[in-house]
Parts: sequence; C-alpha cells; structure tokens
Amino acid sequence: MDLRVGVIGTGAIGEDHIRRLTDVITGAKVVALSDINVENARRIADKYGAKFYSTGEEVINATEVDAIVIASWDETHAKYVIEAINAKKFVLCEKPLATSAEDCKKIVGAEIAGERQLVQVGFMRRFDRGYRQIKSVIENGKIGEPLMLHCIHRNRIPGPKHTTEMSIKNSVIHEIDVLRWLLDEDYKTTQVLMPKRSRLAEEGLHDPQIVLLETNSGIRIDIESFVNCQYGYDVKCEVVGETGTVRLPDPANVLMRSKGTNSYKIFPDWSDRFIEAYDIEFQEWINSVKKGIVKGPTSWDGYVACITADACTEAREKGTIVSINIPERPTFYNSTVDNK
Ligand code: NAD
Ligand code: ISE
Repeated sequence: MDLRVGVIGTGAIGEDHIRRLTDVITGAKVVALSDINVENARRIADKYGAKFYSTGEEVINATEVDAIVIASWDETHAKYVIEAINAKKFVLCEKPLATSAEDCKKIVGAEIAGERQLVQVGFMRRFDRGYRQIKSVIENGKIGEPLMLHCIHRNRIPGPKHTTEMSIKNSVIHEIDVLRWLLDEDYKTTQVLMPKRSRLAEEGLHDPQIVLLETNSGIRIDIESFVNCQYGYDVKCEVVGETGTVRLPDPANVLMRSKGTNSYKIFPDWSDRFIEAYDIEFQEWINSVKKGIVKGPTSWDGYVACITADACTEAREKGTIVSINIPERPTFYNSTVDNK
C-alpha cells in the first residue's frame, strides 16, 4: 500500500518534491498539503489531487496522513518537526533542521522523550553518487588518511533576503553535514574569513566568505561560499590524502563545439545538479519509513550541523578562531543505520 504523505511548504523545492513523490518515487502518494501562499498551494493541490489544509498543524494531524515532508522556510521547521514528533509520525524535514542549535536540542529532546526515531533531515548530498564514491574511496584506504579538503559552494544568485549569516546556516550547512559524514568525524574549531565583498551582493550580505574547519583528528577544510557568483551553480569537493586525491566529478552534460568554442552547460541551481540525489533520498526514505525505521541523517546530525553553524557565526562576528563543542551522542542515536 502507498505511504500517504502530507507536504508543508509548496514553494520551489516543496513542489519539486511533490512531483518527485508522484511521478518518480514508488510506494508513496501525496494526499495533503499546506502553505501560507494559499493560491499557489491550492493550484498544486488541484494538480496533484491532494487536499489543501489551511495550516501545517492540520496536515500533520490529519488521519489520512502517514508521514510528513517539511519544505517551508527555515525558521518554521522546528515547530512543525516537534508537532510531527508529538503526533508520532515520520517526518523528512528539509535542511536546516532549525535555525539554531537551541531549537535543534529541543527537537532531539522531544524525539528521545517519544522513545522513537522519527526524523530525517534533508541533507541530500549524502545520497549523491559522487559523494558516495568519495566516501567509499576514503573508507577503502585508497588515498591513505585524508589530510585536507578544498570545497566550493557557489550559487548563481541568492534567494530573497539572503543574509551574511544565511550563507552558512542555509548554504554551507550542506558541506558541514556531508564532510562530517564523509570523514566520520566531528569538528573542533572554525574560523571565517571575509574576502573583498562582491559589488553585486545586496545590503545585509557579505559575499563571498571562506569557512575554515578543523576536525578532531586535525584534518583542515576550506569552504568557499559564494552565493552570488552569477555564472551558475557550482559545487566542488576535493579530498587530499597521504597517497592520492579524490574529487567530485562535474555533472554530466554534453560537450558542445560551436562558434569557435568548446563548452558544456553549467546547471543554474540545485534542482538539476542534485536531481538524482533527491530521488534516491526520497525513495530510500519511503522504503525505510514503510519498514518503520529511519536510515538517513537524523535529528542528531541536524543538531551537530547547527552547533557547528552557530560556532561559524560566532567566529565570523568575533573575527577569531572559535572552538566547536559537540556533546556526546546519546545512545538513543547509536542504532541509526547510517546510509553508506
Ligand atoms: P520557497 O520560498 O520557494 O518556498 C518555501 C515555501 O514555504 C513558500 O511557498 C512559503 O509560502 C512557504 N511557507 C513559509 N512559511 C510557512 C509556514 N509557516 N507554513 C507553511 N508554508 C510556509 O523556498 P524553497 O527554496 O522551496 O526552500 C524551502 C526549504 O527547503 C528551505 O528550508 C530551504 O532551506 C530548503 N531547501 C533545500 C534544498 C536542498 O538542496 N536540500 C534546496 C532548496 C531549498
Ligand atoms: C538552498 O536552500 C539549498 O539547500 C541548496 O542546495 C544550496 O545550494 C543553496 O545555497 C541554498 O540556498
């Protein structure tokens, strides 16, 4: 029987996930949705044959809904995740789990109190073929111990009202999670450097930024965050090990020769660049939820990512190196079958 899914937030990625759950994924059906943009949500509800509800809470508590997808704005995630935990329903929440470590801690507390793991965070890069291959290279010792990572996260243009702080809490949060997963290590320090500011960045945004992280074993990571790079969506990751290096491939696109130029297209945003990763993420989530378990990134992973992002914000504001203090992982999260 199909898992009946309710979706909260039907903007860019919410609508894309509804399409994915309807046309690509097997074993699921979107039956309910909600968005504060009522007109757009009603249009999507009609298109996909789902029921429109005026609030996210109603979607979560609707008897016909088995599991929830949260794709509303970052600052709304925490309250909906807690509502889903209280309703004892599985929930896939887009990243970030919350906009502060404090709110993530409340989610972790609620989940532990409910004695059941229900939450998965939308860190879809863990499902990307390239990152998975890098993880396998590292785990099989093919490049020796990782020593340094050089990463780039460029967006063509930022979303509306994108601030300096959001470059880390909304964008670099992907690297914070996926690199910790790749290396199987937490971070111990961070520093944020501010290069010359692009004249194209709007008020309230210092762009680009360079985030430096150091893991517990001393691996050094540099991440360029440039949300206004103009030319396209570009994500790079190179791991330098003792005996070799491994890096993400550029996404496949045909090579064109025309007008004296050899070129290939660069995707404009995340939706095409990571399309396969989102599809795998959702298929694996549906499959595991049907078995009554969570296999992907947990609330604990969302919490650790936010602790790290908060430390980066502090480091940027103070202009110093800041320690990252990750608490010991509760045994409750030890049973997680982390995706490989
Ligand atoms: P968006 O602005 O296009 O859509 C968000 C939608 O949420 C809007 O339609 C808005 O009206 C709605 N909304 C806001 N507050 C709400 C509330 N309280 N209840 C119900 N609906 C509400 O933004 P987006 O780009 O689709 O991003 C949505 C979320 O997905 C964000 O948290 C973002 O960080 C995340 N995201 C993740 C990825 C990824 O690669 N995993 C990519 C894009 C966005
Ligand atoms: C967006 O919300 C995403 O999650 C994208 O994957 C990321 O590249 C972008 O910077 C974010 O704003």
